[in-house]
Amino acid sequence: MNKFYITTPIYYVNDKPHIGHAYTTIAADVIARWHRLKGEDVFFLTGTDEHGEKVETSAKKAGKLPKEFVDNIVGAYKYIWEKLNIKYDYFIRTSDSSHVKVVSEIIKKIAENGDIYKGYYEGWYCVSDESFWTELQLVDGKCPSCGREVKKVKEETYFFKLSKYQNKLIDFYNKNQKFLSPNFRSKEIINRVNDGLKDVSITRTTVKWAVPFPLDGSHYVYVWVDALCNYISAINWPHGPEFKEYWPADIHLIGKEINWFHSVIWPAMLFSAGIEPPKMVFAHGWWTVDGKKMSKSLDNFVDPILMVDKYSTDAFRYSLIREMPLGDDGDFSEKAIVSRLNNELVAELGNLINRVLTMAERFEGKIEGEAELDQKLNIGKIDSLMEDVDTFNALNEIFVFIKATNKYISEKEPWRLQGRELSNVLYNLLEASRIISILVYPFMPNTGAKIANQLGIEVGTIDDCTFREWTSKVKKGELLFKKFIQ
Ligand code: ME8
Repeated sequence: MNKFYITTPIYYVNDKPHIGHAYTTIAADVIARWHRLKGEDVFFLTGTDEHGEKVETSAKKAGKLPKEFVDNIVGAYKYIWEKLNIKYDYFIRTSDSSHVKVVSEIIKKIAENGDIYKGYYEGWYCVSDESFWTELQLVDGKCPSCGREVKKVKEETYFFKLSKYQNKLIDFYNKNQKFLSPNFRSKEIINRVNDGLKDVSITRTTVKWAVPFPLDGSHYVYVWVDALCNYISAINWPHGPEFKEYWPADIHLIGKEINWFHSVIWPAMLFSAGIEPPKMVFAHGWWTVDGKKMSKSLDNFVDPILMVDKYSTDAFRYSLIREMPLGDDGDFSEKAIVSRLNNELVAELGNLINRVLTMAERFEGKIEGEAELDQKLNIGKIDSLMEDVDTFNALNEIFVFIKATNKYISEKEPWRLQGRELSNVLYNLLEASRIISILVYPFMPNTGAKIANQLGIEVGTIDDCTFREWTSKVKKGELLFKKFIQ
């Protein structure tokens, strides 16, 4: 059986999750569910990044101890993932003692390999991104990634010899063309690595809400080094059966702003520790809201819970995936959700299933026929798009089939037909609906299950997406979607 290991970033617990976090996790859930429907042994990991200055500061502001503060926000994450129907296999928290132990062991391995040395760091630090910057990298004196204030850091530190891995990384990218995904984002990373790599500071002395540095009691591990290790601590590196089964990860799905950590620092750490790198880092694009970047000052973070309560889990999941290709940037607006809900989910999918069930329920007799609509279904194309992590085009292709099925009804005009002719059309429509229940399931699990239920069957697998005999008895239930009226 093929295994499939997919991860999301582990999110900072300084604040509540917003649509950006929801997007990555929904996309990973869609991909994981697709692979499960292919019968693969899937491991889907998400979790929380709990250490570091940002969380330490937020806890202080809230007047709480860091552990008490993070426990509270982790609850908000788990609650949202349940609301969004996210079926993860494991939730990692970097404050877990098993994770802390792995971070320590990895650092010892890297040190044994001669890749850690003591030095002095002087430069700038962005607390929001938990990242170090040189004077030259700053833009108007601010963080080049998020645009926020940076602060001067001058401290003794331990460095990781990232510079040593320049050639090895380039060689690795050349041999593994899918590692840097999507392809159009790979140039930027390759150019920066070719320009030369600086060793990176991996400890802090001033931040104490962190993993203790195993080589020196007055130092603490830099939060990014701690966080990246989650992908292997969660599967019990080095001796756990899960590590042997699932590593290397098939996809680390992340947002583009943390690509450098995942595509450069992480594989270099793994090279140093003698561990195989993941197969793919897929850096997706960024959402703005009504044309603006989400920020505290604009107070325009969109709460996924509000969206789900207003439009339903499936309409929200669907709209996010349907709005833009996974690699691109996009703009979020409620108007777009309403329009997709009313014009696509209600008018195309909901209407189709409702019409088919109404006709099939009234039909007396055996529903037999010859496959005709199978011509309109390109399951090979949909699967290969999903294998390429192209959830956007895969969903479009599924809707091509849904539209073709609606068109088949208007062309055949089954209400004018009788006997064998009517049975034939109904057979095609029922088989198409059964296959649609499977295809939409990874994107909209509630809807896929509802369609199957009304058809009197269980949601099938990808292997079941071919036209066969129709044997079930349908029973129309409630409408799949309700029109949203403002
Ligand atoms: O960076 N559009 O955590 P984080 C799309 N703890 N996706 C967005 C987004 C937006 N506007 N905003 C956030 C961290 N995201 C680290 C990760 S991993 C070892 C450590 C999503 O809470 C996107 O996936 O800041 C992005 O990479 C992630 O949230 C950042 O979450």
